[in-house]
Amino acid sequence: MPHRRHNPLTGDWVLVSPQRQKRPWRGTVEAPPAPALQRHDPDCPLCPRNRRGGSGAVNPDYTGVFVFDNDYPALTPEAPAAQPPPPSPFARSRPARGACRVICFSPRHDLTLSQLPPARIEAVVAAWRAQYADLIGAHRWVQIFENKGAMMGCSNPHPHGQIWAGDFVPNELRREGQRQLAHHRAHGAALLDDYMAFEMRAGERVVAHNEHWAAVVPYWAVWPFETLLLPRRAVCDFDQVDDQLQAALAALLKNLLGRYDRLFGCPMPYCLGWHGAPGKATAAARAAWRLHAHCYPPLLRGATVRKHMVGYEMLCEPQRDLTPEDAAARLRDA
Ligand code: H2U
Ligand code: ZN
Repeated sequence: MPHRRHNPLTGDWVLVSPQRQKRPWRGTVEAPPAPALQRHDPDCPLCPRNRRGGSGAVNPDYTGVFVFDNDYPALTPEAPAAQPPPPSPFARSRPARGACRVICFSPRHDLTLSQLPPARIEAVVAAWRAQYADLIGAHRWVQIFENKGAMMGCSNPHPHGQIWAGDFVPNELRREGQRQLAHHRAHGAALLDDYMAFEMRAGERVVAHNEHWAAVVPYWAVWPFETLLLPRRAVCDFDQVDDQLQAALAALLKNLLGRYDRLFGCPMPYCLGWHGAPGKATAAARAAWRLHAHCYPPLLRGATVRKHMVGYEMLCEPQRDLTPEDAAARLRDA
């Protein structure tokens, strides 16, 4: 029967309509085979030794992870000019200051994060930690993320992610922070610790886990195969990720991302990114916050059939047919 599910991290609801899975559809459409990629593409601005379009800088002959300042940054470090008072309450604005970096996961143009050996994935996690440590002191928020695949608007198949840091707490983080703090005040425990315990007991939405991390299709998932990655220890930000957690995270990512690629027999497009306590957060906020990653893949029924967030979703609230429990089972089987 149709029902709505509650997202305790945001306060939002999602409409679930499992009965609609009975309606006829034409079946999985296979994607045409992807064009073979070269190990090194002379025209790729992210490959080693190549010149980048934006700044004209030449990439070093890097062999591991390579981080550089984005040549087309959405945020810049310039101190804001004195702001004139708003001409009207309908024209409120605030200055925004920050930094944007690009992180190449590997010199190999033809591999994805999921295809890298575990030690190389661990080097990416180590770079995330180092970048977070480098940027959090001068910023309120550091967003580490990867947009993968043309379907997600990614401009280049070279395996890479992005890091944006800003002097403000963005909307999603503000909401998650408020909800986690309220839960901690009401229950004396972190919302995501309680949620993790619930999911490990239930089992049906767990996709993969190891001693230190778990990946679940959250009860309130919006995207068909959305997952939430949670640490199984009280970790509130990337500063608290130690070497043990780092190695275990690389193993979990290898496991999860491989399942995604096998699900529809194609490199799974997704947006994956990390949320944790903002910089300069109060002790109470840090006690309530848990580091976690959201992974939002857009595919629904095959390599070319995506879920569109239109109509009811744009105007009302997200809706899904496939239950999170069925999605988790399919990912476990993959
Ligand atoms: P996406 O494909 O995920 O958008 O990432 C590519 C990023 O790399 C994008 O933010 C940056 C773009 O601004 N970039 C450079 O900084 N220099 C270049 O020469 C090409 C792309
Ligand atoms: Zn490349």
